[in-house]
Amino acid sequence: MSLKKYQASLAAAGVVLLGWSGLCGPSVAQTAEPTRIVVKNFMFQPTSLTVKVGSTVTWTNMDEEPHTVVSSSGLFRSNGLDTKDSFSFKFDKAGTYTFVCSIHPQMVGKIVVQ
Ligand SMILES: [Cu+2]
Repeated sequence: MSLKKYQASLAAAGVVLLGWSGLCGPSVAQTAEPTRIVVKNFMFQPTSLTVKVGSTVTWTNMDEEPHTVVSSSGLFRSNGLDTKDSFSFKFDKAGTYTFVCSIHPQMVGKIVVQ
C-alpha cells in the first residue's frame, strides 16, 4: 500500500471512530476495566478480580463494620477501613494475590494480575 493510500485509510478509520464516539458519547470512557472491590455484608465483591499489570485496585468498605485488606503474602496491608473508607494498591507484577480481612478471617478474596 502506498503511503498516500495508507494515510487515506487512516483518515477514513478516523472518521468512523469519530462517528462512533459521536453516537456513543460518554460511554467511550467506560472501556476501562473495573478495578474496584466493594466490601459489603462481610464479603469482598467480587471475590475474584482479574486485572492487567499496572492496574490500581481500590477496595471500598460499604459495611457499618470496620474491615481491613491484608495480602496473604504481606505485600500490602490497609489500616482499618471505616464505612466508605477506601484502600488502593497498584499491582506491578503478574501473579495471583490472595487477601483477607484481618478482623474477619473468613473474608477472603483474590486478585489475578495478568
Ligand atoms: Cu472484616
